[in-house]
Amino acid sequence: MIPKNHPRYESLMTRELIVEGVEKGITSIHGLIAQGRGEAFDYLLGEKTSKNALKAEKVAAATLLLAKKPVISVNGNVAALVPAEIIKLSEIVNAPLEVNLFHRTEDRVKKIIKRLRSLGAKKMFTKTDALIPGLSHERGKVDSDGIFSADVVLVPLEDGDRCKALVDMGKSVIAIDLNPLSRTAQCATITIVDNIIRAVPNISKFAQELKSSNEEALREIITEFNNKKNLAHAIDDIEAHLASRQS
Ligand code: PTJ
Repeated sequence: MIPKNHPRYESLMTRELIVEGVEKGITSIHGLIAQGRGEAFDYLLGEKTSKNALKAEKVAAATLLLAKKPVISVNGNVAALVPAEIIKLSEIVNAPLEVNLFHRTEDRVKKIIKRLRSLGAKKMFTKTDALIPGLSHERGKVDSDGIFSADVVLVPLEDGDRCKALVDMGKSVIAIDLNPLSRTAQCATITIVDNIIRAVPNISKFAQELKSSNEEALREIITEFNNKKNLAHAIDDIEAHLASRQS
């Protein structure tokens, strides 16, 4: 039991969620490594949402609201860390969820779908009747009505290959990745360099605020955004945080 007054309470609780996810058969054992890597980058970023991340979160909300067929991809880490929050976002922006795993097993897919449904997820794509071109059979399995035909896909904690394959299909890919140097971060259309724990509720908040905006106003938010610049700012944020710790 982690005491609430522990100085690293939130970070340790997040770790507990991932461990619990592995124990329940929802999260891949590799998810522990991914979380550790994410934690290291979060530490370097000061464990807070930067101004630049907030900007990307707002652009992500506008992109999801403008999309004709948005889909949110859920993996084992997402299902462990933010299941209720991702369902809420899915409802606000009308983007059904689709379980799409890197280390795919049918058992884990079923368990994640069951968990999401038990928490109230209604709109989900659950077929696997299509393949993302350029990926191995297991990793490329998707729903023809879901990720395969989506125009915008939100892929939190994705691997670089799949992100690239989705971009190559002509989709707008929104990635959430604490590592601004990862292949996913570099290839996505919009990269949110923030912890998924903070990012998903922030996107939902922006989506609520922007829901009544007209198409032109939403387009303006998107056109002003430059992902390469935003990634460069994320690296500046790490440098600035490290410099502040030296003085
Ligand atoms: O459930 P599966 O089988 O689909 O597997 C999911 C993981 C995440 C294990 C798989 O996709 C994987 O191995 O991912 P990688 O290649 O380790 O990449 C994960 C990326 O997410 C890394 O760049 C991490 O820095 C980042 N990351 C980890 N935890 C968080 C995070 N980004 C945001 N928030 C986090 N909590």
